[in-house]
Amino acid sequence: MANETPDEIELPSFDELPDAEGGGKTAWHLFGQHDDVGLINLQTPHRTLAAARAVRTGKVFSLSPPLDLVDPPLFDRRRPEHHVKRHEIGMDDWLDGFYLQGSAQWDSLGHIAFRPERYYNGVSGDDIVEGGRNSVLHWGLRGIAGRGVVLDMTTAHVHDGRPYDPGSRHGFTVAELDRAAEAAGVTIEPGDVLLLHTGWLRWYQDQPTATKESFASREHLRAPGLAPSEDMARWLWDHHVCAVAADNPAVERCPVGDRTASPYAFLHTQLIGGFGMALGELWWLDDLVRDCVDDGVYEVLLVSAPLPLRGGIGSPANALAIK
Ligand code: UVW
Repeated sequence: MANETPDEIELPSFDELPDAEGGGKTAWHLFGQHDDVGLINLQTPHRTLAAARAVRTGKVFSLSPPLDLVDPPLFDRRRPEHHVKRHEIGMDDWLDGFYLQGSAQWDSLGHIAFRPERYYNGVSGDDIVEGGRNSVLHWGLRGIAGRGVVLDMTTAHVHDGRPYDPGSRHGFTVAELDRAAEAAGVTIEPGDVLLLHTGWLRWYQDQPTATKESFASREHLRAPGLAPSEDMARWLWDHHVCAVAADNPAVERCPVGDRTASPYAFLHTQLIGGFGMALGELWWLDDLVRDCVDDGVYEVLLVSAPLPLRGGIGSPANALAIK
């Protein structure tokens, strides 16, 4: 980016983005060769100020469930151990084995590569882990604050009256996303964070221990989420959202597709590695959605303070929605 601000950048359409060798699209260097923030750049002061005007009631919703809600942890992660050290005048504490993506979290732009050893903007794994490129450090130092738009994917209207099961592997189509936006009465704007309510986390909370234990293995984990397709990648890019955060394990449906089968079969590859889009997972959206249903307002000021951890691949989201 020469002298332009992200407000002034003319954002190319999906079809105008360069075709990558081997399939998929890259939006690399749109914000400069040295950019580590990706589409979060679209949260400009101008847009954040506009988002702040969405605050009308002062209600604050924490989008973080208790750290141990998902237990046992998913995707081969471990349970954190909490230790407390008592001393003469009080106590200190620390966590061992704390997986930064174990609860409501952001996937950084260093989480999934576009091609082996080629992450967003073409950087390598060493550039991320040792050099800090693309890591949560950059979001942590910058902060995330802008407009959040709530899409409630659990309502009958979204599914044209067909039954919807939050414990299924339902893949949401772009038509369903459009219907959810229509039902919410919102127009999605550049720089928005989509808050995708699938109902999975609430459903998971009520499952028997045996089901939760079976979900610890990737093959048995089932969850609804975005259907992986080129149409979906096009829809997300052409709306110029900066992030998608969901109350499910992977934003897209689980089990996820095989990235060797097609460039869009595992959406993470295109969204994180190709576009530089932030993905948030395991967010608690139920209380917020209940309020949206009550007052009919589906836009919020969304603020999040990721950990400023150099080389961090993921981070607790510490996200708040303010209405
Ligand atoms: C996958 O990569 C499937 O999920 P996550 O982003 O939680 O690691």
